[in-house]
Amino acid sequence: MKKKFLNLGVQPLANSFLSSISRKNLLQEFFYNLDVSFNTNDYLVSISNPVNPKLQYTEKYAHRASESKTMRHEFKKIANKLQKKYSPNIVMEIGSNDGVFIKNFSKKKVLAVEPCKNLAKLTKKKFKTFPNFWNKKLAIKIFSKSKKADIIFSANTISHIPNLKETFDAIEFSLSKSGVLVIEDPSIHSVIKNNSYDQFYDEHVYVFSALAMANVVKRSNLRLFDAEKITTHGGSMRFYICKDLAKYKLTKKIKIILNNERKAKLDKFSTYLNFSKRVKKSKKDLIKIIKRLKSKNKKIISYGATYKSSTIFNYCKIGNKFINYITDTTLNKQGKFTPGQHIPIISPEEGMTEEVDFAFLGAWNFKKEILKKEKEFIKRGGRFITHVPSPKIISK
Ligand code: JHZ
Repeated sequence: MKKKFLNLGVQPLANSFLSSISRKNLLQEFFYNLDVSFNTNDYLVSISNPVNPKLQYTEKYAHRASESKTMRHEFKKIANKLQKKYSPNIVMEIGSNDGVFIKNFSKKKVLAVEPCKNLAKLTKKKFKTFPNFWNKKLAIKIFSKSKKADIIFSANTISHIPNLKETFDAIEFSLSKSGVLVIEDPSIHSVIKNNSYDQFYDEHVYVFSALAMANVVKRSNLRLFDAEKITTHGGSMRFYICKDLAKYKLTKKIKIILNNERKAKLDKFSTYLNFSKRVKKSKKDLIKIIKRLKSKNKKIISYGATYKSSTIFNYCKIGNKFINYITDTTLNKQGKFTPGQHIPIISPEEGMTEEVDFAFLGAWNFKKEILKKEKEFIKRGGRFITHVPSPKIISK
């Protein structure tokens, strides 16, 4: 049974950056009620009313996975690891974005699936890209009895697809007998620990635990046999899934992870209710810090026009009155306005000026990379604000 535990208010689509704040654009903005639920049967955490994917993954999709050095490095590392460990003949990626992962394999081996037409167009020049949503129809078009994938990889995408049953059925059909499915997605264990409620937005239909993942893939005759915690995106999990447990035995690591999740009570509704109380407090405390700094005439900006920060700013109703602008390195976000709160986005070169006193870490998941990059800002007294694990000004 699905039980609601969190309401993050009325939210826009996190990707719907506005080119201008004209009356027409404002009238067309799409809003929905962001509720989050826990399923007491399979332990799956999901947003209660997923939005139609056709509204989300359009030719205007803004996120470029290769914008951060951290992600370029991490994707190269895992691609090399998978190549070495499994020597695959065919590697398919579901949700290949700008190709940051799959470009690390030989061009002849790879198949990319990317429904955002602007992104698919970008990678089509480099390797075979299907500009489609992943589903059974596409799987049948690509694969046959004699043609199967040895590795199917999907980072920050499976959590975005409402119909998990069809998704995994199509994967089961496409995977070779000894093939491995590797999935990376933010982990609910990290969300609970970090109070990072901003991992919930329209695209994150699910935030998985290993407990939930094991239950969900089983319905499509797949088995979760290994997993590892990874630091990307503020705490994610890399899941290893196969068809045949005779070939891949359950690892010690997966047994420990499942055990730790049970100890952390990720299978209990009460855990999520307590989390939702902490989220309410986090909202209050963040607003308090921002208002206090503003009353002292401090100039506050935000760093990284993330989808996550769309949830924060709209839930806390922090708009242009408090945050002068947001800096972001992504060219197609610059010159636009954030969904819902309409905060202008500019380049870091233009925005990281002497007058900035505080920068809210919208991209807190890249804190290390950003703090290293912005040494000058810190040296002259500039400070970052974060909301994880609780709202505070980072001293250095
Ligand atoms: P980042 C997106 O979420 C959307 P977002 C998506 N739904 C998802 O699941 C995750 O990614 C994986 C900028 N930046 O990766 C670049 C700087 O400006 O945290 C990006 O716009 N300067 C697919 O948006 C943003 O911040 C920097 O130095 O929450 C980071 O976005 C760095 C490091 C980043 O994902």
